[in-house]
Amino acid sequence: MAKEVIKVPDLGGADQVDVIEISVSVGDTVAAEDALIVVEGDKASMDVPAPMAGKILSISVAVGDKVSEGDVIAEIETDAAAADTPEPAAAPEQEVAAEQAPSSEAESASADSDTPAPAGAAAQELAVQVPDLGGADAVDVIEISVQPGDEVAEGDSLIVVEGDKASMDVPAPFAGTVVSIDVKEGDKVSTGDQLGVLKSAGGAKAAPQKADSKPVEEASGQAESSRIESSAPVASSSISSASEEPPAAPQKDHALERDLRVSAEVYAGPAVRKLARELGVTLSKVKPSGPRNRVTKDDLHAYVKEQVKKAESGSVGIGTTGIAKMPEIDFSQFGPIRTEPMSKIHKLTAANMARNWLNVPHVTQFDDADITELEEFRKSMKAEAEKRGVKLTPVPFLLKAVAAALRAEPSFNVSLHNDGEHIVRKDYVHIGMAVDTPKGLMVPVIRDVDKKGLYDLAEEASAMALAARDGKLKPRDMQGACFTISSLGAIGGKGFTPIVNAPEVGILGVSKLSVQPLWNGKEFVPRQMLPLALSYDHRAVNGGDAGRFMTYLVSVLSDVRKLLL
Ligand code: CAO
Repeated sequence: MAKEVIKVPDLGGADQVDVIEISVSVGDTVAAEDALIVVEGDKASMDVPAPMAGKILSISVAVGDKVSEGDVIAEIETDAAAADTPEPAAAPEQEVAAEQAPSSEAESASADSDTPAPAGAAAQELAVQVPDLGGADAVDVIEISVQPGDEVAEGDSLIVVEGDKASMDVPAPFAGTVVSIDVKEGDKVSTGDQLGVLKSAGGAKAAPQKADSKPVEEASGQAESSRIESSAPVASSSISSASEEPPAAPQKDHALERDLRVSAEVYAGPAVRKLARELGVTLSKVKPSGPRNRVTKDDLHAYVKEQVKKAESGSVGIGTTGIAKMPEIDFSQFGPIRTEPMSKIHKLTAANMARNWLNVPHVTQFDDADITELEEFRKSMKAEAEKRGVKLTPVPFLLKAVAAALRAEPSFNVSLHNDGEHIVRKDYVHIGMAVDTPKGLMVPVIRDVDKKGLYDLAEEASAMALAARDGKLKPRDMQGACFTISSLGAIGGKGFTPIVNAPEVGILGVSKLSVQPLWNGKEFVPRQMLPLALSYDHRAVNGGDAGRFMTYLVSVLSDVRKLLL
């Protein structure tokens, strides 16, 4: 163990910058590069990262302090190996400086490319490339500041990119009209990538005559003459470069304008923006508490906590649906009561049912299958099945028939992709079977039903039902179903509307068979009719598909010889 003092690194000449956020607390363990504090100069804010991993022993600055290069920020306890590293603070200082400041090559390239054209130059469409990012690579595009058709002045922000330690504007290298922006938020870009096309303002002061000039081609490595690097990113004109660039550099003013504009909307440092993206939080919804209405990490955490609390205040399983919570009722006022804890399975089922009921637009289609012949066949095979140690109930026939229907009408063997843009088609047939257990409803899954025989299915179904009732199912036994069968036939009832077990898109509810008079063209004959209810997710399955599925299923159950085909 060794103690190290962490100092403010080279700020590229900036002095007396404000400490606007303390990102760690005493006792925190940090990794190398974790933000310790956030400082802000005239034009931009930047994280000051930990130069090495360790435990924070003390913090010597507070929000509102002004700091300069060399001021002590904190004391850190590192392990011995880290302590041996010579001048541990130097590396991150240089890294920050390198990432913040434009390299000298970038400056010369952008200086070349930025040289204003003589008045009267013709308008020209030029591809704009990501300039030298000072060593940073594959940085995130976090904001598109313009859109096609926009008029921009030289130095206006085109896009904002964000690396590990800073966000920066990429300004227009010359005045003109935006023809296209070829990147989008979330893309990763590196030096030389084309970010868009600008049409130079013909005859305007800032039209770039250097688009096809040698230095730009060389700098970009492109043979095309219509490419041009954007000016160095504006973060390079932030703290570190504020004193390095000519005082009248136009992009500085635009950067300031942009900083002010963005801070009017959301004002937050790179680390906070990164965290917000990781948490999926829209920063503009977070109430800022930092100086100049800055969103801090604490604000983000408070916002997330509040959202979670709101979500949890709904009734069992109900999330962010906006449905009011059920009022609390003291039932003892009506008579004697007992309040018992719900089993874990019961609670999970409640949450899943509520989620599926609220998320899935259900349609339920009904039909009766004439299973007179199926029942005759099943009863004729019962003794033989018993010899083999299996009980041949209608369930294995239902499994087999549903598997055949899923193959014949694959529109049911799908799941909706979470991105809302894709559908996942499955080339396997695993079927879930709802089992009523003393602890609650469980749905074990029988795999590859289409490849198994009736005896195997009967054996597996009863083994699964037994395991469910004995609480012996493993999580994997209940995963991967394409479709579910819920049979209440042994219990009774004429029909019910089952809830789709998402991400599956269909479920078959089976009720108790009964003998019904059926007209055969000459007379009424007694037939054994099995009531079926097919619920489906109407986002994934259309009524036509469901009609075909049900018709096929009924025809197979009515004539099991079809299963042989
Ligand atoms: N109509 C009439 N009788 C039926 C029938 C039907 N649709 N389905 C089964 N039966 C009969 C069986 O043939 C058996 O009779 P025999 O003993 O005379 O042969 C009897 O009912 C009992 O069957 P079972 O329950 O032992 O076996 P199964 O294969 O029919 O069902 C299982 C297995 C696991 C599906 C069932 O036990 C079960 O748990 N069902 C409940 C599912 C449920 O809770 N669904 C609701 C989910 S939403 O809350």
